[in-house]
Amino acid sequence: MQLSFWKTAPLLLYGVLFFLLGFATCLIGTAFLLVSGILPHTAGFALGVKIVCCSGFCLWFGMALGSVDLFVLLRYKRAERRVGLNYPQVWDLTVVLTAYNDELSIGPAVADFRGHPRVRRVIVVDNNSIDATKKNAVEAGATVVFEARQGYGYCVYRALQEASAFEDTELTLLCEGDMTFRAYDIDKFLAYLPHADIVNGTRIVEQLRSRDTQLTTFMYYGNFFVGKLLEVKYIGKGTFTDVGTTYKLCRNSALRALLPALDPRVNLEFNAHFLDRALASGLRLVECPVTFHDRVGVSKGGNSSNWRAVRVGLRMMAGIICGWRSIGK
Ligand SMILES: Nc1nc2c(ncn2[C@@H]2O[C@H](COP(=O)(O)OP(=O)(O)OP(=O)(O)O)[C@@H](O)[C@H]2O)c(=O)[nH]1
Ligand SMILES: [Mg+2]
Repeated sequence: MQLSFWKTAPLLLYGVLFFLLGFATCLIGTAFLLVSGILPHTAGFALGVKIVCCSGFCLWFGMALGSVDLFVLLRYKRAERRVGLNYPQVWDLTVVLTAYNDELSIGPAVADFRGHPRVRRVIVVDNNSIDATKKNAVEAGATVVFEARQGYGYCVYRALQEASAFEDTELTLLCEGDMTFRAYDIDKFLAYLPHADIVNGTRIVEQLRSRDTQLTTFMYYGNFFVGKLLEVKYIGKGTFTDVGTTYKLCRNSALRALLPALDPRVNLEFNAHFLDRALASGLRLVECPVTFHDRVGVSKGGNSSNWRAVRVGLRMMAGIICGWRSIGK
């Protein structure tokens, strides 16, 4: 088989999945053995032994797959990587904000971004809002674009399309218009930009998160776990700690290459989908810690409850492991 095949084969991802399967079956098997110790002469002992044997196979197989990736293939997967230093000709940016019934937050969000010296314009993508979102955005100085197809995925996709079409800026800054992210973090993004095609915000740094955000401890670690799953899938290509942040700075050249590979029907899982497809397309992604603040207005996304977050997280994992075709339906 060709070296190019092995360079993209996600053996560590499959290794981790087998290892986790082995761990889970080991717990089940030992539970059977414990119960049969308490209740002798039941069929539980024989079954427990079989399950523990199966779990041992999964653990060893998982470790073997992972080891091949880490100790043999990683050097080839990393081979072409250099620390890039590519400065844009123009450092100004077009900001695009998503909005769905965000009348309370959109005005202050637009004003915040318009106040940053690097921002040339602010566009708001209004996703069928029935409140005063459009009026408040226009009053604050934004250009409003209407997206009729309902959903976070459609809204973000349209936002990226609109902003990357401008010829006078090379950079698109994507954010939500709910005041959870702040314009002063643009300076952090710009510091990383020379090394990347896309700088993705991460909310991993505890000290940069306000106390009462809707990102619960459960969601925080869930995001981290899915980020690590992405990392092992593309081992050698990046460090990922958060797959749920909308806030990101993108080169328009990267977006033009990436947009045809994205499926806007992928809804609340769109950020993980975006990162996965960007990595598959060979784009350079660097994470940048950003501040995260209390939401103004009502949450409608994955952060609205832990159960919803579990569903979104499982769908993200399914997309990363099995592909996004079924998620976009
Ligand atoms: N959920 C959802 N969000 C949409 C939709 N269309 C646009 N959006 C915008 O996408 C962003 C994400 O939704 P949020 O309600 O902020 O959800 P979240 O970011 O997961 O959680 P919090 O910010 O903590 O409330 C917001 O700016 C929404 O206004 C849609 O159909 N569904
Ligand atoms: Mg939000």
